[in-house]
Amino acid sequence: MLKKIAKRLKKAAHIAIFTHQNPDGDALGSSFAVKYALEAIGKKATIYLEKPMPEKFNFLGTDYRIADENTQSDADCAIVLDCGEYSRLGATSETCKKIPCLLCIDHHKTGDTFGELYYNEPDSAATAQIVYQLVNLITKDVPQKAYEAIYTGMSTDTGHFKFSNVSPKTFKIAAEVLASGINHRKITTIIYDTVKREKMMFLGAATERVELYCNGRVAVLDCPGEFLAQFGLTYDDVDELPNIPLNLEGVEASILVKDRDENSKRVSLRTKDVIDVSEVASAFGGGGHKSAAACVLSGNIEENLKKLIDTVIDKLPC
Ligand SMILES: [Mn+2]
Repeated sequence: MLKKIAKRLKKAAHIAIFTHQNPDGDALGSSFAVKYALEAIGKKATIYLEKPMPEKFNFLGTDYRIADENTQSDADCAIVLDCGEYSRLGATSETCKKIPCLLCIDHHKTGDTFGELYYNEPDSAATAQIVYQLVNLITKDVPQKAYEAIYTGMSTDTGHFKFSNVSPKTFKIAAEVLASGINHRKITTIIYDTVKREKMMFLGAATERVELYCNGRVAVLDCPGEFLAQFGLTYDDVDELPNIPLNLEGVEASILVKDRDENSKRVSLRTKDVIDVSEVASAFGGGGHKSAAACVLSGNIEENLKKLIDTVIDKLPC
């Protein structure tokens, strides 16, 4: 299937690249890697995003377009990367819909199947890990900046090669990417080892907001946007937010609650591989991976959050 996708991309003149809203390192890394590989063989490739991407990923590249419902694209082929559900394309979905050919590459365990050619490798630690294989089918001369983007995606989706989604194949591909000569330390310094002062202050204060349930085995962090605003931050500045409740000693599963809109909250579930949080998320209309998943709570949010906490507790082993 990947060969077919590569072949289809090579037939196109202008490829539009899409990924999920609030893109993370894997979403952006995969997108830029595909863009650079296609440009290396003389194609036009455009990344469409709903909002400006988080500043810290600017080292990947800043050549992308903001799309809303009215954006027109003259692309003759679209590829959607790292997006488990079509609806997670957000405002860019209208632009995507109008493009005649749709391809999709993903690694989410739960979600929709869409597109003319659809490839999902649920055992893959990151979409970027699949994209590594794709770019090598597109060109024999993969540009180094494509490999930097792939390394970024693999690193961020694995908590820098810590999570249980890491397999021998992950390290094998990471090794091949490093062998291309990329400066991996430059990338990890930007992503992990550079913290703004206001963010450090925030992390301390956020820790104090963590609530514990079930003898400290479940941690909940309610983090409204206005709390972040007190520190001059937005959600984009703190994507490690779910780790604050999870990393606490004794915690087996964590729940992070963020504002979504006036009537709903976005919940991120994490676990130290004790339960399958994608099952919990699915029960509340969401999805994701075994150790990292998300869903939306609306209606009586307080009551639904209680139900969600109970569902997590029920899944814990005795
Ligand atoms: Mn991913």
